[in-house]
Amino acid sequence: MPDAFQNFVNGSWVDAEQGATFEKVNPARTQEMIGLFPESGAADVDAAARAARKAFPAWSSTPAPQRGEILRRIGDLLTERKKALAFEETREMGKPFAETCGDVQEAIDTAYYAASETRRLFGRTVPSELPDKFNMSVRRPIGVAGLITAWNFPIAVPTWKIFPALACGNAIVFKPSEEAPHSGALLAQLLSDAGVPPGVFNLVHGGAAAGEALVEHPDIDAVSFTGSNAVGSKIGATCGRLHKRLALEMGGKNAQIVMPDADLDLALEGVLWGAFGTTGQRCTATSRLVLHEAIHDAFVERLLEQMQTLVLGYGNDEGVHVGPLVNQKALDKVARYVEVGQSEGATLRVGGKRATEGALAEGFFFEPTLFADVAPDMRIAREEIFGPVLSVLKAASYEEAARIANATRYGLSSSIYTQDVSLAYRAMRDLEAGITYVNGPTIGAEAHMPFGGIKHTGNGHRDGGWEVFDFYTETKTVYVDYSGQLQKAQMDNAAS
Ligand code: UN1
Repeated sequence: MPDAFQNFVNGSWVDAEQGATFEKVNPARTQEMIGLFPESGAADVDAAARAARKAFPAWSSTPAPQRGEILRRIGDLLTERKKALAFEETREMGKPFAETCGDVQEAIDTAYYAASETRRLFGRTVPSELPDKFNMSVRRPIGVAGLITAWNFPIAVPTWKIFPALACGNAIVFKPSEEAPHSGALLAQLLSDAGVPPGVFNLVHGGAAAGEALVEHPDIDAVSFTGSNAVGSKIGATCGRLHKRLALEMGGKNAQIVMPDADLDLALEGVLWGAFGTTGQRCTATSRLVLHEAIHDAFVERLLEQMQTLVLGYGNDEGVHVGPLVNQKALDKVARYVEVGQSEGATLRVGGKRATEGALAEGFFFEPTLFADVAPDMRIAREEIFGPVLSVLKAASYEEAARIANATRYGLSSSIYTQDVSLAYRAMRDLEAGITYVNGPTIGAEAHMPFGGIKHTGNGHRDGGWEVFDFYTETKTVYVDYSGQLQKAQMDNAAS
């Protein structure tokens, strides 16, 4: 019998009302089942949202530094359980063990950062225009946050949202991706073990039905979502209608530019990691390489050579660089984009098909793939593939390279390799993205820096860093008049 998992509501593990389940398998060994998880519906979301609403008053009135103590314990437990969590994460979503250790590390860093922020959560004091009057702004928690995340960073990305939300005094209903439910369950247990009170954090498994019920629920005051553009747009429409605060983070089509003066060894190492790390399944993955024409041909040859050294396999085995895609749907999508690229006239230089030698046949493996002669208007240069497929474009100048990099509706991450300080500063200004790396690949954001994108990648909010604490709080403006008389504000007293 496979393990059967439950939802975590009001401090207890509970079955979904309807009893429906979905199964999750190891994408590297599809015969290996991770477990059965509840396919939750509106009733389950309702129970979780009500529990959160009930827990909110006590949690929000707990002094913030005391909430910080719990966050610090969460950081300690994550540190203790790092390897065990990473092993299970790799089993469930496929990326190599070293990367899942990194994923947990990002959560650890986020926990300690959020813990320390509970001793700040600054408001402002501001002079009044009237005598004997004191003006200030303070932060108030919003209420209950509904958090919906993707599977590719199944510990780190949820915690980018959960920890700041908790630090600010909010209660939470979290729906992990159907492709990473086990990581979500382990995280819920860990939060409970660290002392998060019952009802403050609730976990509801499931797919679109659970997600929609969560976004619609009247007890959910704010929603933060990381995932696809299509789903983000739907959530945006609902939150607009219901006046809910919403943070969206939805994908990218990130470009690395390499100029002729760059350290080319560094640029090569960078693109190999940026494009094929996490099997290209990061929203920050490098999916376009824009090469200056002076170095184009030689760089492509060296890249093709380096790609041969990438070892595909089960991420919990030693020496594996590239894990599987997450499921059959992803495999089909990537294969379809390879056909699209070929029919558009790009040159398939290597890869382009499912990898099936030996044990790879048991998983959703796809060969690292490189397209050359890609034109900026081709679909493989514009649309997010979310797989190990790199499109190479050629530019005659910095200006053309920047134009190509910007020719997409996404705007998450970007990179330029150059030793020319002036060009580096121009790129920092010109590249239309929430993140720009100079002499680094498009992946690898640090937990204490704002993370998010412009254009169709996001809606103006950021995960991570100091800005996320604005998302999880409302500003309350406070005036204290200690003059003992009615003092009219200047605007109400302006006849003279
Ligand atoms: C994502 O793919 O949703 O910067 C996040 C990076 C990671 C985060 C990726 N730290 O590549």
